[in-house]
Amino acid sequence: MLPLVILPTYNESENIESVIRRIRVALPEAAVLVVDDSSPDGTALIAERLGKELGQVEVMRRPAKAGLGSAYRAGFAWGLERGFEAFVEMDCDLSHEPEALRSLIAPLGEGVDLVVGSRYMPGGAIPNWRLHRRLLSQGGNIYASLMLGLHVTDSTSGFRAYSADILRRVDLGAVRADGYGFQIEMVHQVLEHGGTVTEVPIRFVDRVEGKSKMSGHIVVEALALVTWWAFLRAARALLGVLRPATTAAAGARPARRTRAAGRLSPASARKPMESVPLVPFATSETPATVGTSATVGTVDAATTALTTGESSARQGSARQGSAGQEKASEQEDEGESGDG
Ligand SMILES: Nc1nc2c(ncn2[C@@H]2O[C@H](COP(=O)(O)OP(=O)(O)O)[C@@H](O)[C@H]2O)c(=O)[nH]1
Ligand SMILES: [Mg+2]
Repeated sequence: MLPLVILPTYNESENIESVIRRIRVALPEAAVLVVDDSSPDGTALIAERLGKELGQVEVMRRPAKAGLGSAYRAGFAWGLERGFEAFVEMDCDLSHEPEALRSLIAPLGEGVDLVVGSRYMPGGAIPNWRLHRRLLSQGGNIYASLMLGLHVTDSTSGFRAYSADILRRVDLGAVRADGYGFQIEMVHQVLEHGGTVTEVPIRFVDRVEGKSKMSGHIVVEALALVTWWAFLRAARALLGVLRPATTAAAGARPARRTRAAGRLSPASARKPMESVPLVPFATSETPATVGTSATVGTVDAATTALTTGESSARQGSARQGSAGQEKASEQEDEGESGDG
């Protein structure tokens, strides 16, 4: 599995060096993509210097601050074009501990499409949050989970890993939310597209250096969007009930492909990185330039073997999307403890 760790950055000059160095130790086979929105504090320059020193660190420079969701969408598109197989979302403020990366991505090797690092499942922790902040975050999570039927304990968590397969199936161009709303929307979309979701416990450490960029507006946006999506979901369900059987059958989503036919093919069947043509980055959202120094470009395919041994014991629940009937029976015996 060829992993790409995406780090969105805005003014993280005090954290970025430590984050990247710790990623390289914790998951040496991973490439790193820094998506920087022209941080005035020179974050991108530090990342480029590290790229020259360490290799496999790419910097996408975007012209203006455009939000977390937009940065991840651009990062996903970049990585998909280059054949990466696992995509990690991670804050660049050391709230997400790089040492947890291996256990975070391990379930992808077992066929899971989205692994959410959860602060709220047994084993998860937020050592230094005050009660009111925890209540706000956990309350928002419970609301989103109930309204959208997500069955995850921490849908707003920004420390998570996706399979390339599910990112290709989700219409990323239609994902519009930012901040916490983006994280919830992605869980919702993965399930809507028949993907499986699991959670692993993480420790979330509040940032020590730099300032949070999240605002009250982003919290309100998330709540409003969750309510709207829940309304759409209910309306769709109602229309499904009212629709005549023939129309319903014609409009039905295709069933999810089986494990055997899908992403769990042997490593030898995968396209090697060298054969993936390098194309200049471009998205419909924001023009951006990608580092031209001797940074990533290609990733050595020989370094991509991934050890997945330590995942199973820590794995939470594997949840099934609406189109995933085939996979459901395969996973019945894998346990469901994600609600806790
Ligand atoms: N590229 C980019 N990164 C952002 C933007 N806003 C926040 N970030 C980064 O997203 C991550 C999470 O943001 P943070 O402010 O720590 O949010 P919090 O953890 O919810 O307080 C950090 O790495 C930020 O530097 C943005 O507009 N553009
Ligand atoms: Mg943070």
